[in-house]
Amino acid sequence: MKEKLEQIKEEALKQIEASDALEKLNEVRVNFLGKKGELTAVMKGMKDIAPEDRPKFGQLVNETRSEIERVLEASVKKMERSVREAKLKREVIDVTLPAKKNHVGHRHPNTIALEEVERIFIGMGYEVVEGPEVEKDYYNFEALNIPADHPAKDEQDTFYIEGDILLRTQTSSTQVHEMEKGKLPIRMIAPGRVFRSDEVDATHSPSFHQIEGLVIDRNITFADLKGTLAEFAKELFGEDTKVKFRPHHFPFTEPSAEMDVTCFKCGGTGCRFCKGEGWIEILGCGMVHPHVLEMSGIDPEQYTGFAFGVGLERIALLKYEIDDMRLLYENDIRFLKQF
Ligand code: 2U9
Repeated sequence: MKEKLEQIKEEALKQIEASDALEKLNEVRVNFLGKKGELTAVMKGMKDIAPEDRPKFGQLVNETRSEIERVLEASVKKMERSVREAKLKREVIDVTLPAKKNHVGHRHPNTIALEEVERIFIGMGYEVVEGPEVEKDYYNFEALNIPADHPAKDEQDTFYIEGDILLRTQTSSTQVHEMEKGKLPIRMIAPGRVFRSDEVDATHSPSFHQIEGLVIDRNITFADLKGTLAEFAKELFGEDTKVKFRPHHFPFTEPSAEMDVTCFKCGGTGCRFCKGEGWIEILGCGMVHPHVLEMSGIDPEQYTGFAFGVGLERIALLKYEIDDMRLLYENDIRFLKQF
C-alpha cells in the first residue's frame, strides 16, 4: 500500500511538473484529489486493511494528499504569477509616445461675429430677442410702413408659403411683436435668419442673417442713436474708429441714415480694402417712424425710438477679411479652420 501511495505521489508530482497551463493543473487536482480521484479510490480500500493498521494507513494517505496539495498550490501560484507577468508585458504602455490628436471643432465665423455683437449690446443693457422665420405679411411689411403697393415690397420680393404667410425678409417683425406686448421701455436686439429672392453672388444670398436693434423710451433722440452706434463701432472695430452718417431712406424710420466707419485697415487714409474711400458702410439706422409706433399701439407723442439693422455676414466678411460670402455657407473645413 505504501508503495502504491508513493507511486501515486510521484505520478502526481510528475504531472504537475509537466503542466504548462492552469487548466492542466486543475485536471491534476481532479484526477488525484477529486471525489473520483486516485487518492479517494485508495481511501475506499481502507476496509480491506486490518483495523490496527488503519490509523497508520490513514495518516499516510493524508500525508500524501497534503504533499500533493502543497506542490499543486505552489505550482498554481507560480503559474498565475507568470501569466500575469506575460499579460503585463503584452499590455505595456509606452508613456513616451505622442498623445492622440484631439480634434475639437469651433464656432462658425458667423457665430463668432454674432456673439461679439451680442456681447457689445448686452453690455449696454439690451435684451436679445428671437422671433419666427415664418411670418404674416402684416408683421413683415404692413406694420413697418410698407403697404401692399409700396415699391420697397417689390425690392424685397420674398418666398411666400401661402396666402399672407411668408418667410421674413427682415427681423423687424420680431420688434413689432415686442412693441405689441405694450411693455415699455424697449431696449432689444433681434438677430436671425432672413430670406430674399436674391441671386447668389459674392455679396448676396437668398438667405442671410441680420441683427436689428430697437430702443423705445421717453425722450430718445438722434443723439442717443449716434452715441450708441459710435460706441458699438468702437467696440467692434477698435477704439480709434470714427463714424459718419449719410442721409438715407427707409419706410420704417424717419429721419433715416446709413452709417460708415473709418477703414480699420488704413485708419481712413484710403487703401485697397476700402477701395480708396477711407470709409466702409456698415449699417442702416433711423428714428422709428411715428406711424410705425402708432400701428403697434405706442403713442408717438409720449415715446420716441431709434432702430438699426446690420447684416451679420457683412460684419463677418469685414472682420475676418473674407472676400466672398459663399465661403460662409460651403462648410469647407479648410476655410472654417482659419477662424
Ligand atoms: C421697427 C422699426 C424700425 C430697422 C432698421 C435698417 C435700418 C437697415 C439693413 C441693414 C443691412 C438690412 O441686413 S440689411 O440688408 N437694415 O438698414 N434696419 S433701420 O428698423 C426698424 C426695425 C423695427 C419696429
